[in-house]
Amino acid sequence: MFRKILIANRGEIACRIMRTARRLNVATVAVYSEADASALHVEMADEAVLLGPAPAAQSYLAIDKVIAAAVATGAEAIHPGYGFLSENARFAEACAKMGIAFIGPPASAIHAMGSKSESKKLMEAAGVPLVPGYHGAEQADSHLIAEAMKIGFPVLIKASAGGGGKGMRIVLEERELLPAIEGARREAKSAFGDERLLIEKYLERPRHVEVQVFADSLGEAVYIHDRDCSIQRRHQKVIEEAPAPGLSDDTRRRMGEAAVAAAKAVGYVGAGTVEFLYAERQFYFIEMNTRLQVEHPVTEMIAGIDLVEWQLRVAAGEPLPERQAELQRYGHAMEVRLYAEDPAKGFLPATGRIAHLAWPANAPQIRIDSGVRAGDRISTFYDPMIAKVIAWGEDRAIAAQRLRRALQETELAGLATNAGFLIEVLGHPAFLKAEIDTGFIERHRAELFPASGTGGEATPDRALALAAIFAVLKDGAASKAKAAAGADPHSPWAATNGWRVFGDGGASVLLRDAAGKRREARIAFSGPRWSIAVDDGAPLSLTGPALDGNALTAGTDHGRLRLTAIEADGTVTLIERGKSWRIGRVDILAEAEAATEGHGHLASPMPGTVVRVMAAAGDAVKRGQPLMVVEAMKMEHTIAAHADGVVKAVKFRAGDAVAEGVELISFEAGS
Ligand code: MV4
Repeated sequence: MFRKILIANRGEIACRIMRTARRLNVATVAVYSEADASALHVEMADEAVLLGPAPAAQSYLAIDKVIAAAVATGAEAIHPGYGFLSENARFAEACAKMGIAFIGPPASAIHAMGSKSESKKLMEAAGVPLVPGYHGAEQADSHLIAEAMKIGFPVLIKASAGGGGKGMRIVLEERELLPAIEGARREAKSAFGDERLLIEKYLERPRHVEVQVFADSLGEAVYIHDRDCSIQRRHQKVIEEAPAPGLSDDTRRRMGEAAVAAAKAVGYVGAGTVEFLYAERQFYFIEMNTRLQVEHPVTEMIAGIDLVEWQLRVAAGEPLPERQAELQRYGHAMEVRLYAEDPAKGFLPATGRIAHLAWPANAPQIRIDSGVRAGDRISTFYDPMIAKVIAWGEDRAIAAQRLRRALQETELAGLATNAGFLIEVLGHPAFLKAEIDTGFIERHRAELFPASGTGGEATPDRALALAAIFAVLKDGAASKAKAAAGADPHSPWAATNGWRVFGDGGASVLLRDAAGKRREARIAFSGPRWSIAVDDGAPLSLTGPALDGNALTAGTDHGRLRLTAIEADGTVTLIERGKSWRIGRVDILAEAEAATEGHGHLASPMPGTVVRVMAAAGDAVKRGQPLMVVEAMKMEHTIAAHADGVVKAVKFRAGDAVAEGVELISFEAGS
């Protein structure tokens, strides 16, 4: 076993590899970019080497820098994780040249599997089933057309050097063939610099089923069950599970044996994944991935093994820890990838700072592989993955239910995530009946995505009402805390302008909903009973609302509600059973400033009665300083200075009635 290894990766996979290394008493070296200086994987490692600036090309992809770090720290082996250099044959060769073990397959195997047509030739020779089609060297239009006619429509045209679905074209009838071939060739040339094409029978609604294989350097190879990754969005896997549901034992065995044959055909060593399309009870090889995949934990959880331990042992020359006959399979495992991306904005990466992150406490059979903590920023330099959440269950339904519940109980605030979308998929009846294939998300788009055109779901009035309660309770606490100084006087959530809470009475809180619209919540309370109406909507009745840290609780007509409320950067995030809403607070000061920019008058926000005057002509006042209080319907509005300045005249006294918009105080900003 190695004494020290370098992990040439970051985020969750780097942390995950380090956990296994630590368990095996193998010392670890992290490498990192300037953007990752305070990242978890750097903290976890025994040593860390700065590679360079944030862009991957100057850090995690810089072969010479990574090798130099290994040499400088005396690392005997490098684990590339997935992505970055993990399938770079040149990197594997560079390691070998320096006498550093590359924890992965030989460079020749990486090379062979990098080309679709070459890998298909190898598979054909190994007797692995391929989709009926043509992947030969003769590329003349007339030949490709003749081959397509032989296959029979519909056919799929693919770029030989392509991957991930780029440049694929479906052709339904002969007259479309030539233009499709010409278009695909142009696209392949510009995208991959290689215009060679292959043509296959188009499989309708195939499933994506893959087999985990493992080969040692002594000629042994095993398959370690199968996985289904059909739930994909734009060729990004969304849900991965093991075993693939609904396959016969005979099919599993034949797929496994085909995968092992594929591995042996290329002289494979280490962890690999052979991907198949599965349609009409037939499986067809599509490609082999020469790395440990993102979704490997679902295989680990049903086999009860640690695939990274297997990788370290096999790379150190040891035989496979288990033979085929010894491999067990228990229950079902399911994984989702929690991403900082906003489903309401076409899943654009939602970069930002993680203001709050709390994983579910005592959730049974849940594994969280994460590389970030609260306070970390998710940057655009790298994949915006927050964590993988994996559940094991005695059967598929239990695994899905545990996974869904774990997501519902995960608290994350500060940036948008795909959690809500994942929870929808995991609860979808077709998914739970395993009616899955690569077209699932497209087919169920209407139920899975928020109402289109509204920029996401409208913020429910109930959420706005609860945000108002949070504001009042938080401000109440804040105004006490402010007395103890230290509170941020300028956070709109710390401002006590815009409302006043007192005995029996009420408050009005101005909020911004998900669409950025200004909404007013009017709170009236008498003793423990509170009633909140948003604009002129139906009131929400609560009893004894309380805020304890991030936990907002209250009695309702039919029980108690409990949700997490986190305030960050002027936005409160409410999380209740996996659904979350981000609600802004109207910063009255900023609005007043904008509204009265340059004008010196402070107007009454509503008709009411002046109940308190705290300033006089000639007073020099600070931005935010309360000057007057107007009360209406038992609710008070504090009129505060919107900037530093001097009070020129106070136009009303306590007891005076005032109309909405009337000038209460004339004021000269700046001083
Ligand atoms: C196919 C196919 C249907 N028929 N080949 C997409 C990218 C690459 N992994 C292979 N892909 C496909 N090849 C034939 N002959 C449908 C797909 C496909 C797909 C495959 C696996 C997972 C997700 C997919 C999403 C769309 C299309």
